[in-house]
Amino acid sequence: MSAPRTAEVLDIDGIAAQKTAITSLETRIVDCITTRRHKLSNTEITHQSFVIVEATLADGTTGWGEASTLGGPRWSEESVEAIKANIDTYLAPTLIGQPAQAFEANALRMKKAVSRNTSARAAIESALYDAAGKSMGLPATTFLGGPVRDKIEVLWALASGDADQEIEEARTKLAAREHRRFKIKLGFYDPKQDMIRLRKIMTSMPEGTEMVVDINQGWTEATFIRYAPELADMGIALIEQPLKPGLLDATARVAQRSPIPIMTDEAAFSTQELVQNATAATGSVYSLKLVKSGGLMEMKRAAAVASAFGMELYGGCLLESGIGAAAHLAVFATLPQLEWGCEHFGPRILKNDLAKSGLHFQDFHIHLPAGPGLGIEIDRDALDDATRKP
Ligand code: MUC
Ligand code: MG
Repeated sequence: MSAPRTAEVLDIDGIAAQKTAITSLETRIVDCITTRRHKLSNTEITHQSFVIVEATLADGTTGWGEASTLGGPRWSEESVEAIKANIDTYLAPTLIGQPAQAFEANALRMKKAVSRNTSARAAIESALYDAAGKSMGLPATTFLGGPVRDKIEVLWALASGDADQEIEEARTKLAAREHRRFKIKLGFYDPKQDMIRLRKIMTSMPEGTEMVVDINQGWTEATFIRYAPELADMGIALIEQPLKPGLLDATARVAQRSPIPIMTDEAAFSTQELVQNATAATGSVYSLKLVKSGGLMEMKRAAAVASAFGMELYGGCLLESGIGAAAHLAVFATLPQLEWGCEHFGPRILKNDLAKSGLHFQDFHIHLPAGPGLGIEIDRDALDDATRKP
């Protein structure tokens, strides 16, 4: 089937399609304060900015989606201002009148209207899965093949840059039985200083604590060669995105000599980039994120591609609120493999999450929300408070 033309409404199943016709896609920019400063090699934040999409269907059902950014157009090229403008001007008009559950056709329409804009497209798609599910009384996972797990081990990211604070934070998480695996951000200090910080943390953690390091492109091949043995000596489990995206040969050399598996993050947004990385053998684990894949279905396809290349899977995040986390979990719950669990700690790093019920963290796991759509209830007060005023 070729992609439907913009003006024609897809008649997929008569009455049901009329009830779920998209009548509006409203957007707002929100700025949510974080509980502490979060530092990466190339940016740092004290608040998280999202674009929230509210989809309304002909039967009155509403659904929610979220586009996450980190430090403006830094982690990825989309800013909240651009996301909102591109949804309002180019994406929403192509979808009005279409059935929300025409997921594949709607994704094609969006791809035709914009190039890349992955966060924007993913936010709309999340809202449509939520709305269609609520309208039909089905969880979003049903549209994705149904769940094979209802909880996922969830790690916590340490990223204040102050070892004593990070040790204290990790201990609090362990004591609350919320997180027992951690990720630490490296690359914003001199590597020598980072090694001192990391060793201090590792020696304060219980024996066998699993630690991922995320370098966010901050190292060169030479720095990696020099410091990887120290990381191995400290028992680091996984090294995320050590070099800049595009350095396929250098990253492949690093991966080949590394005693610790390498995880591909920013280097592979599209499935094509994933294939290029997998073919070049730049890493053996792939971090799945809606901001990279541009939609729920596409992220599930990325998982299949990575698995086909023999890569293991990690449920990545971009510090989403409960809205974005629930959309990720809907996909993660349906994956045949998810070897490394997930990192959806975002709802807990926001002072006020945007979802007031649905997600819960217990015994080191995040639990798949139950109920139709994404299974969460929006905290409208928190949403209104965080909405950016013109
Ligand atoms: C990233 O690069 O993984 C996700 C968790 C975190 O601490 O930073 C983000 C982005
Ligand atoms: Mg990363």
